[in-house]
Amino acid sequence: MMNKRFPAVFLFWLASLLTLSIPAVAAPGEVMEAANGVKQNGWLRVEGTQLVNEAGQAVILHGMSSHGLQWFSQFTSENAIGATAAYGANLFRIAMYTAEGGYLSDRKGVLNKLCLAVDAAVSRNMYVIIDWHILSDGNPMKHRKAAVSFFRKVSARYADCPNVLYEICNEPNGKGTWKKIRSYAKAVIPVIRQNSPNCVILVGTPTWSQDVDVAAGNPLPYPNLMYTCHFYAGEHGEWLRGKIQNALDRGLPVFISEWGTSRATGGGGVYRKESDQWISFMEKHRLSWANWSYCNKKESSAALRKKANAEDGLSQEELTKSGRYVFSRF
Ligand code: IDC
Repeated sequence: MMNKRFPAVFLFWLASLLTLSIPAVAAPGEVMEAANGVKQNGWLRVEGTQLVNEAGQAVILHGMSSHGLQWFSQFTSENAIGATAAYGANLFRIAMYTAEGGYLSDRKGVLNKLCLAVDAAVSRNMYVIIDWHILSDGNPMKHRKAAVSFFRKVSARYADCPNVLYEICNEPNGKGTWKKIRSYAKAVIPVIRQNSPNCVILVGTPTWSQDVDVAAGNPLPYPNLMYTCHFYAGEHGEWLRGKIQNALDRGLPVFISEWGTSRATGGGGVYRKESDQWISFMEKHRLSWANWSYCNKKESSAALRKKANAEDGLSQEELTKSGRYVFSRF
């Protein structure tokens, strides 16, 4: 007959196994930085479809995307970003919304938040994406002038900083066709490259950054570019992986700069099985990724629970279902 104490013993054993395999919360005063970050890899570049380090070895970046900087900048401090590094992340994406109370309605204030966040990621040895987060403003040409002046400023500030990657338009949609994105990119990329000639630049693709196959038909004439594809496991599946496969087969470098374990609304799920399929696909193709999102909003894509305090590291209890899933896969 089974020992009555079996479940308790079993649970204890399981708990100790978990605490061994999951990185611990930071000890007081301990500084958490990426173990496989910028000090180890230096300037990145793109070779064929692969992101590589200064020594020419393949590099894969994994980490979280912030939610809108205008709403959740409390999770972009040094300690908060460091808490993701403690779990193995070497990338942090800063989603700087243009609309919805973002950059365009408070340029000075939001730019200041952005720079603090970039500096925080740099201090933790992480790669960091500066994301011009268009969304409701679906055509990037709509705010081209503002984008050019923004990227001129930030690329001057971070010209010599190997940590920074630039994502020039989050998710073109509506009138944001590939033709429009190309004209926009041709206005923005040379401005960035003038200050930082060797940086990696990520370019959004039509239909909320899904049509990488369309971009593959007519890529931009610059080196060190990657093209973004975004997915939400609750509704994007095999057909979207097919588009990525098609693009890669035609030599287009792809970067998953945003994905969620939820539906595309940011809610619903967590879709573990579907996320597993995506993770194995991304591993197979050595794709880099950032997960949406590092915040404690009440929606299932959020990685943090309401009470989470990322300033002193993050315990499993402070992570949501999605957070626990994603943090174990950095
Ligand atoms: C969502 C947020 C949600 C917010 C909404 C509008 O999760 O809290 O109310 O934006 O600002 C994207 C976008 C990303 C979306 C996310 C989920 O890049 O901004 O965030 N999503 O809807 N593309 C596909 C999904």
